Amino acid sequence: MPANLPPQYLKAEDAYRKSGSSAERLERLREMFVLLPKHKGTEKLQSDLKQKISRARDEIEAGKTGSGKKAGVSYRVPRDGAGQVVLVGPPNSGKSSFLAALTNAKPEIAAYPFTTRSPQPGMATWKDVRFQIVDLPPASAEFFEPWVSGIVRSADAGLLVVDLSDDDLIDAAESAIKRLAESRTELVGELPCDVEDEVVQHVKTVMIANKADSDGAEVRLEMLREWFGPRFPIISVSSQNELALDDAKAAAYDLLGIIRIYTKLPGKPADYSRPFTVPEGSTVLDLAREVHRDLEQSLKFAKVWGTGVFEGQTVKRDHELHDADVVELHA
Ligand SMILES: Nc1nc2c(ncn2[C@@H]2O[C@H](COP(=O)(O)OP(=O)(O)OP(=O)(O)O)[C@@H](O)[C@H]2O)c(=O)[nH]1
Ligand SMILES: [Mg+2]
Repeated sequence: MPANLPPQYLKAEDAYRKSGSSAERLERLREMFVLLPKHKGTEKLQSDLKQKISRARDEIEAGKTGSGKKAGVSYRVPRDGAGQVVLVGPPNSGKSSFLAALTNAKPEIAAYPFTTRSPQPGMATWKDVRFQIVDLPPASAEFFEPWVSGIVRSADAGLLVVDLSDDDLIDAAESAIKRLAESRTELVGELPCDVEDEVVQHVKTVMIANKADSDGAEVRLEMLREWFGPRFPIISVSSQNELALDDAKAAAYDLLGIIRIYTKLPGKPADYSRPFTVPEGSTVLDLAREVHRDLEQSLKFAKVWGTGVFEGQTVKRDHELHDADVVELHA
């Protein structure tokens, strides 16, 4: 045990030893985690505490269900908007704070690990597109909810949120990546061209280095870039101080690989209030399908204003569209 633990921590530990109910024990463990100095010398203790907090929470939840054992839970998050981006990462890295900073959601945020227990969606807006960000419970060596990988696998993209105030951030990030890989969910900076193993689901991911405002964050960011730079794009942000959040939102949007198309009726101005979104590389026909199912059959041609065409050029159904094109569909 490290000798330099502060007296408040030792007091909380004493109270933990004397506590009776599971709820009280959990309360004391959280207190201990908050009071514990976070550095290399306390890594083992931090890990022990995480494990105990996780177990104490499970115990309380099992008590609630009355089964004496944790009920098997599973979640589905209905998609909303132009795409779904999931937040993954080690406990306490600030995933929920990041969600709260980028979206309308109000998730639970706390200074101890294992706060988030179920998926929490929120809607973000970038350019004029709304897309969904989903906060998830953490992935760590001590703890991982098996259903989390199911949600990550079916998402369009991922943000791996890591903690620039944590000396152990590289191992913590590797553990999160490993936990997902164990359930054949591979976080990657770039999607592979050839997929050899179809069982493995690759999820295109950007690393979000959160808590850029904390002491020593710059040095840790350097280490992080050295270690993960070749594998992931890395964006340093502070959810708390609202630093570089637009860069993060832009990166999340770019991960979706979509383009915006504005439609118009003949003789009328384009509707710039709400674009349709289609995957990059989509054609006029793909857009028509998005606008109305019947149009797939009846579409004859389109007129396009935008990239690679002259104003209002008539194009065929297989014409490839570009971001911010204006399209008039003719059936
Ligand atoms: N200094 C600083 N603290 C932050 C920042 N973002 C979050 N925090 C703090 O970090 C702690 C954990 O934040 P959460 O958002 O609950 O972290 P989480 O990753 O959702 O945690 P789990 O749900 O337990 O996995 C809280 O005390 C936050 O206030 C930040 O940008 N800077
Ligand atoms: Mg959380």
